[in-house]
Amino acid sequence: MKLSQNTIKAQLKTKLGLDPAASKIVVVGLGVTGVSVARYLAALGFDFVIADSREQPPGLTQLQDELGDISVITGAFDSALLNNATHLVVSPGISLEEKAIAEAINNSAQIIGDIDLFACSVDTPIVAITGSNGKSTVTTMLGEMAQAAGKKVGVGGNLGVPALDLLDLSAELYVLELSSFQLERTRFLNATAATVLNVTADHLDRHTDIADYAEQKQRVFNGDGVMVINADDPIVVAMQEEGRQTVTFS
Ligand code: UMA
Repeated sequence: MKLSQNTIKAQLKTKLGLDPAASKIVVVGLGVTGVSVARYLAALGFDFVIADSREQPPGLTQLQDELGDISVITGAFDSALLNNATHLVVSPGISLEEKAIAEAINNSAQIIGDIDLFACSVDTPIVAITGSNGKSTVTTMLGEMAQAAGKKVGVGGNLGVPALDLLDLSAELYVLELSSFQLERTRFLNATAATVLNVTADHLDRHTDIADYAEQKQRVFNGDGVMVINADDPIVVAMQEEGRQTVTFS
């Protein structure tokens, strides 16, 4: 179930330090994720500024039609704006090593991803799926299996609908495909069940090496849910945690 606005605000404050009265929020990136974050924050009554390094981000007109007067700054990221922020909600496609973002982090801005906002907004079971290959297939299949079993299911994340746009479905179950970029900035997901399907070298332009890439993927297991482990992949096998309920596949 989607939580009440007051409960969501309380969770955002406790977990992410977001306070409508005090936080200075910059939404960095106005792609599919940025648009969903802006809608979400506006609905909760937060003030925010959007920054996108492109002159004409494609989501802008849609958002202005929907939310009216919003503050958007386009063109090269403005270090002063980012340095002045308490929180940056950064789209997955934007590296945290981007100069202005790295500077703001050094200046104690907190980084938030859309998946943590989502996690603070529902108490519905979530199945989280990541891996280098096959995650869209598994996510889609699991969504269809849940639907065939009569469940009202929200399916999305890195695949299709961004997570925050699934909130209004009032689903009984969410099945989320998550990328290493999304997981890198996620701390509070605690999925009911999660899997890393496999780890092979990928996105090494953004990750230092395969160990760093695997470490970001492993964050899908944060919390105390069921771990679904690929017994044939030694990198995934090494992610197992003692005392956790585990299911393996081979
Ligand atoms: N931007 C900047 N400066 C930059 C780079 C980007 O301002 O230096 C802006 C762009 O102008 C744009 C926005 O940031 O407005 C784009 O953000 P984004 O790249 O995060 O793209 P979104 O449209 O928000 O889409 C993202 C995912 N994209 C990436 O991770 C690159 C989508 O996954 C995902 O479906 C969507 O969020 C909803 O969750 C795509 C993907 O290719 C499909 N993912 C990779 C993969 O599967 O391998 C990880």
